Amino acid sequence: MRLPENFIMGGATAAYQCEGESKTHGKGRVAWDDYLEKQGWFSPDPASDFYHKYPVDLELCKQFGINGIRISIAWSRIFPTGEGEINQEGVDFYHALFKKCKENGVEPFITLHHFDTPNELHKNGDFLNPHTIDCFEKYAKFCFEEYKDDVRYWFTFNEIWPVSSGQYITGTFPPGEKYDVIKAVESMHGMMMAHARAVIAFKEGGYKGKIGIIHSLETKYPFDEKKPGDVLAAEREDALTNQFLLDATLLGYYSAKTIEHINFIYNLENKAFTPKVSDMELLKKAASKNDYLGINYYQSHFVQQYDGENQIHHNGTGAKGTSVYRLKGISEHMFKDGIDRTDWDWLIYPEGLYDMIIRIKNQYPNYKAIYITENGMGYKDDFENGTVDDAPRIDYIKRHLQWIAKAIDEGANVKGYFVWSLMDMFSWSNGYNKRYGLFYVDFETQERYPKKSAYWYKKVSETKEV
Ligand code: BGP
Repeated sequence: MRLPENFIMGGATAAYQCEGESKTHGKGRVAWDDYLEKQGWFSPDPASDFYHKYPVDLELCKQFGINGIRISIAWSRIFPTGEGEINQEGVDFYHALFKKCKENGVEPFITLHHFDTPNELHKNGDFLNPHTIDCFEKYAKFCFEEYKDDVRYWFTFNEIWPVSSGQYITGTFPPGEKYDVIKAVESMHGMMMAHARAVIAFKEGGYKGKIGIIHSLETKYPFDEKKPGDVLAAEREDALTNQFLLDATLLGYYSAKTIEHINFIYNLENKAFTPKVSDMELLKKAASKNDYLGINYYQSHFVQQYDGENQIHHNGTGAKGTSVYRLKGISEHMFKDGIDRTDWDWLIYPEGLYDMIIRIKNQYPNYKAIYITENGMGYKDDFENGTVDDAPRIDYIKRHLQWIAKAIDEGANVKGYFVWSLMDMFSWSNGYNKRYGLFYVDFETQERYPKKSAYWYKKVSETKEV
């Protein structure tokens, strides 16, 4: 199969996972600093030392046909407390980084928020607090103006559902609360407000670039299609994790079906979802202004009806078969015969990405364009003779690219792909031994080594054949 000639073949990174220097050079603290210190398992420093090594990484991009890079700006490097005084060293760092991208012919795609709300704002309720939304808008406006000559492609947020659910349902993100689905919904709505305000500011500011948002979209299938309970569970989980955000982003309102499922969840606590009229006006105004949608896709889920007590076990160590995900009144995640999964129990199901792209094309025909902003395979790499023979990762990426090519053939406007990750970095809730990179990082020496997948990716980038 072939990908279009002008298709972006990119690599993805995130500031906190790769920069290092997480509490130096004037950078303010983020919630993860306290969380990881308390946990004591691994440190965000020096990570992949991208703060110093970015010239090497961008040179590797050039050598390996990687013509786009996802980079996030660390909000607290610019505004150490999230608002007010600016840290000029942080501002200058990103200017230098973007300049290096240009020198190497690598297009930067910039995310404003990749899981790292400044601690001062996080402590006061994060995106449940309207003040954080005000601060995010100011931070976004600052970046649009400051980097207007360096950046053409912007994303407001990376993965609103995983942030909210990690914070308030699975407890794997700070503040580590569990099973509060309503709080997660309110937090998602808060972030969608912040997104809407930033998009409107960008367009009203007349900036020449483009802007959108990245959602993690995992297709939900009934475990047993013949069981109405499983069909409903899949629909309900989809409404909560996918459709809520797609509606808010692309329709500018929550559809009747979405509201029905969300209110079912609220009703379990004798509550109702009641967004403010002014919020809904804002969403409506922003919806037509998105230039594209970013999709992060790693896996899909097969779900069955579940009415028992909440029970979640996060497999963060790669002990295959230990994951448990059961949410009362919503669903239970099931493994399925014949569908392989990674050591972290992530189901390998590339068709799910195709189904999601086609669903968006049909259900939200105003989507304009799609970038696959993350996709890749977490793997316990064996480093031997200066490289890693990561055949399973090549197979994973190849199959996903083939399904993307099929969606494009059927008329979906997918313009690029960013492998997660460009080089190895740590994983938020799984530490350093879950590696994803095209380039192996020796975290002791900070040397980079191309894996077999990097050579394969280069060939795809050159030939567009998958
Ligand atoms: C996405 C995040 C990335 C990255 C990736 C892999 O949710 O946007 O930052 O971490 O997932 O996930 P994990 O690190 O949990 O394996």
